[in-house]
Amino acid sequence: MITALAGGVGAARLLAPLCRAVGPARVHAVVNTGDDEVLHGLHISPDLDTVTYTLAGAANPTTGWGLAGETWRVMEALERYRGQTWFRLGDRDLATHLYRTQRLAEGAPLSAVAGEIAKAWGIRSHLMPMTDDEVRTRVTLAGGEEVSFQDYFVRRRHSVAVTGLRFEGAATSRPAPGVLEAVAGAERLIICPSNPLVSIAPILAVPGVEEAVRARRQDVVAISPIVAGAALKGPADRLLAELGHEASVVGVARLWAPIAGTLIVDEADAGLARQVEAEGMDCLVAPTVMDRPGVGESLARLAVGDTLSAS
Ligand code: FO1
Repeated sequence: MITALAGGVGAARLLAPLCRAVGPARVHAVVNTGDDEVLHGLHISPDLDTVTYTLAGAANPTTGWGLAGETWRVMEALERYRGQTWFRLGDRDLATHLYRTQRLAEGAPLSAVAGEIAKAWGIRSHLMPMTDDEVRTRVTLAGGEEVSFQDYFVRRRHSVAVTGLRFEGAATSRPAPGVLEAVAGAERLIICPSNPLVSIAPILAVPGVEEAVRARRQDVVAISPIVAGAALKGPADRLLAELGHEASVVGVARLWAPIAGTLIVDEADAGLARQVEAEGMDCLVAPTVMDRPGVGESLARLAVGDTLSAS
């Protein structure tokens, strides 16, 4: 069993080659749901859907989220009413949100629904939300206003300064069924190259998860989402700096050293490997930018290390 802590697009890009490397049935992904949002009365789980669509080979290759070959008739029709169209929901993607919302209204837990959706897409990996409870990432903007994660990320295009983050509901949430078992029973744990503060931190904020990961520290491998001081996608570099961290692999090492034994950094950061090790982590240097064929596979193989030969 290989268990990954996963956000959205960055994680999905690693999970697909990881499944090819070790076999999909061995892969367990604990996915962030702090980004979930209710719009038009529909429960949207962006990170779960991004991972699902990517593993199914159905994700939009340009955006990384949503479906390839999507149409937008519903959004166009909604524009007539000046409805909420800042969060773009494609016609086929909407079916996922309709189905999830109906099943939740029937009383099904989010974890069961995530499993049903993954199965319908032919996915053999085990995708689970971090919790079945409502945990929402809330973002405090410079100026004091607090908004939902998607309001910050999509509506405001993450172009506003942030002074604080909190994970509403986390303190009283419980890990979803299978989460603690997937952490405790994994041969190797991977912290995906997702935003540490808004994609991985909400997972660790669910009571019991961080402790369970820390107990496996020597088997935990993190992959830096920061390369040469910049985020490959999204606002991770700015958020780190705005919230008092260093936007570099050294800053990432400071965040993950208490819970992970190894950090994989990109070749562009080879010169910082010593500093990463000074933070108390082993440092592996490899190509991590998954924009060329084969990089994802070799990165996945490096992350699972000798557990591959055990398969
Ligand atoms: N991201 C955007 O930048 N703009 C969108 O309109 C948008 C719509 C959307 C719809 C469904 C979905 O599952 C994801 C969507 N995302 C969109 C991506 C997503 O909100 C973010 O990438 C994640 O929440 C960050 O991990």
